Amino acid sequence: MRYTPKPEHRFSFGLWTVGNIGRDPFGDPVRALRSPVQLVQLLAEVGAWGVNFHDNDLVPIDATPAERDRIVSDFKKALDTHGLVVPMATTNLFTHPAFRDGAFTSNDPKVRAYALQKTMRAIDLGVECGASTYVFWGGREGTETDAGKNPADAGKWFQEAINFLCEYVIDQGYDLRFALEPKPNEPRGDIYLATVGHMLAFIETLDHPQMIGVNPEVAHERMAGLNFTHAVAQAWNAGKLFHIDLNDQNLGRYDQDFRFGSHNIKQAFFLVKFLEDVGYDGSRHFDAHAYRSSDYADVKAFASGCMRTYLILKEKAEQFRQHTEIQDLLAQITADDGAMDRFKGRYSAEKAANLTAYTFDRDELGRRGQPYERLDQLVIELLLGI
Ligand code: GLT
Ligand code: MN
Ligand code: MN
Repeated sequence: MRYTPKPEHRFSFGLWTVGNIGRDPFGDPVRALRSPVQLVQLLAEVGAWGVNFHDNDLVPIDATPAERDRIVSDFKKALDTHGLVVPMATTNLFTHPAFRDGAFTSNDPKVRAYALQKTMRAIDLGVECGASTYVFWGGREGTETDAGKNPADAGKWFQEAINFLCEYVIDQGYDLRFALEPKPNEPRGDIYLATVGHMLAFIETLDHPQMIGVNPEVAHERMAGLNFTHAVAQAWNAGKLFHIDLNDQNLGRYDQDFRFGSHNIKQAFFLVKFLEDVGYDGSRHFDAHAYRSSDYADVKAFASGCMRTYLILKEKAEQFRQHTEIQDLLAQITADDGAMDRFKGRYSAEKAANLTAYTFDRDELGRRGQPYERLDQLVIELLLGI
């Protein structure tokens, strides 16, 4: 079976993805709530490897300690029965009204302290279930108006929170890495730390940057109008691609969280090709949900579709590597006669002096065209199956 998901593909889904009940700002839920155990079974049926969760996807916010323990034990049994793992966990810091003005960046110090407490408990829960990556998506960390909060103060509160939680993880002796997930807007008018670039810069201001990477999401960079693969590549070069949220999004729309590859096949292809070329070995997490019009049979088709499209695009990436015309064009595009080798690499005073003295034929450099139209058309034909 060519496109059958296997554990080595590291395909994971959040409980909140296949468990999405289709509520939106204009309409009530359309699918009956399924328990975490039922969702683990559904994910096993479609061949997923991992399941991720927010604290409250698994344990309701008002559960007693005894209820919590029973739920966790049932969940772990289901994981064992179906052979699924929990690669990642996270905290819900956005649903409860307490977080209406943010969590780590709320103006209310009680809310900020509560957010820390909730996250420490959620970290314990995640680690108990086997998670090795912990995601922070600051969905409510933002504003509609800047009249009531200084964004520099908010940035400091955010730093303090992540520093505090790093120390907590170290203190507990947990083997856990943090992955910060940016988004430009929705549900807030503007969310702080809007893109992967913002997050990468923010991480370097923290006390334990080595513990912290990013969790880029296709839809979120696209909402910001950016090239997702470029963002992922920058994170990769920085050694910060700790996790990835795969889905799809049409530019200029609400936060759609569509099935992976369902909207922009070409961008999905370059992303898969990048991940496979560099040998990214983390989770391929589908942070998406089925259309509101779907029933649970269609939710399964949605989940299978995410994985199948990934595997098809992975095969296309291999075809790209084997494609004679494409490779000939690439060889032509990247041709290097070695004449510049003496100027490459690290600075030295001698190199700088030689380069300063060298005479370039600027007009000759400007005459060189690149056959990107031909190359891109070959990619389009590859993707169209010609
Ligand atoms: C929420 C959001 C996602 C985040 C999840 C983790 S929750 O569904 O839209 O992008 O990854 O908190
Ligand atoms: Mn996400
Ligand atoms: Mn999203």
